[in-house]
Amino acid sequence: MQDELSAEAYFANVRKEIEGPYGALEGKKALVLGIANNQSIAYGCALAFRAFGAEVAMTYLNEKTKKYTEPLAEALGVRPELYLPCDVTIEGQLEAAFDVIAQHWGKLDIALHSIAFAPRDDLHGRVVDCSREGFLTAMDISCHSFIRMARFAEPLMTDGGVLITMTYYGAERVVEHYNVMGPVKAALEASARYLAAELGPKGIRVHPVSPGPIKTRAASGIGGFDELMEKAAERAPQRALVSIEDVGLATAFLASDYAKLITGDTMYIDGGYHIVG
Ligand code: 0WD
Repeated sequence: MQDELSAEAYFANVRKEIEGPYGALEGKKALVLGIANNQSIAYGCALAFRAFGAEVAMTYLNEKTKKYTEPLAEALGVRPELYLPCDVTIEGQLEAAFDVIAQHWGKLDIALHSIAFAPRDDLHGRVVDCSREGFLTAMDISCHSFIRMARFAEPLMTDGGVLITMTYYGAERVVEHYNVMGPVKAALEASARYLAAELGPKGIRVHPVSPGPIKTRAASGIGGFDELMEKAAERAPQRALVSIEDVGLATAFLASDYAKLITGDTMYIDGGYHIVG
C-alpha cells in the first residue's frame, strides 16, 4: 500500500475492483499475528479478510507497540477482547491468545502467521558465521512459532480451517543479503508441507505465501533491500512490485473455499519473479 489508505477507502476500492461475491469469507473467524504498522503484510491480509466478510482477531507484540497498532485494530473492527498481546518468545503468550479465541469464538477458521526475526549480527553476516543462539532465535520466532500456532489452532478448527504463513524466495534460491533467513524460511516451507499432510485429513489447509520484496519495517533490516526491489521490478515478468494489498487479496483467496483443494504448496505473489529470478 503506497500511501496512507484508510480502511474505508480500501473497502470501497476492493468492492470496485473485485466483481462478484464479497462474502467469500462471510462468517469466518480469522486470527492475525504480525501487524506491526499499516505497512505490514499482515495488515494487508487482515484488510482483505475483513473486506470479504471475516471477523478478525489480532495480536500485538508488546505494550510498547500496542498504541501504534490500536488504530489498526479499530479500523479492522477487532473487538477489544480479541486484541491480544503475543510475543512468541514469551512462554505461554501464544497459547493464551488461543485460549481467549476459544472462550469468545469457540472456533477458528483462519490463522495467519506473518512474523519473522533474526538478530541483526546474524542477519547481516554470512550463514557460515551465524551463531548458534542467533540461529535458534530466528528459527524459534520465524518457524517453530508457526508449528505451535498449528498445534493450538487444530482443536479450534472444528469445521476445517486454513493456516497461512509468509515466506520468501530466499528459501529456495540464494538471494544476496538474505543470509540466515534463507535456511529459516526453507525450514518454514518444509514444516508447512508436513503440517499440510498431518492436518489435511481434518480439513485443515496450510499455505506458505511468498511475496516479492515489499518495503516494510522488517524488510528494512535486510541489507541491499532497495537494490533487491529495483531488480524485482526490472526482471519480474509483470514488471511490477508487489503491495500488501496484492498479497492480501491473494491470501484471502487461499483462505476462502475457492481454494478448498489447495494445500501445502508455496504460493508466489511476486509478479512472476521466481520463474526468471
Ligand atoms: O519484502 C518483505 N517485506 C517480505 C516479507 C517478503 C517476503 C516475506 N516477508 C515475510 C517476513 O519474513 C515475515 O515473515 O512477511 C512476514 C511479515 O513481515 P513484514 O510485514 O515484511 O514486516 P513487519 O511489518 O515488520 O512485520 C513483522 C512483524 C514484526 O514487526 P516489527 O517491525 O516490530 O519487527 O513480526 C512481528 C512484529 O510485529 N514479530 C513478532 N511477533 C511476535 N513475537 C516477534 C515475536 N517475537 N518478532 C517479530
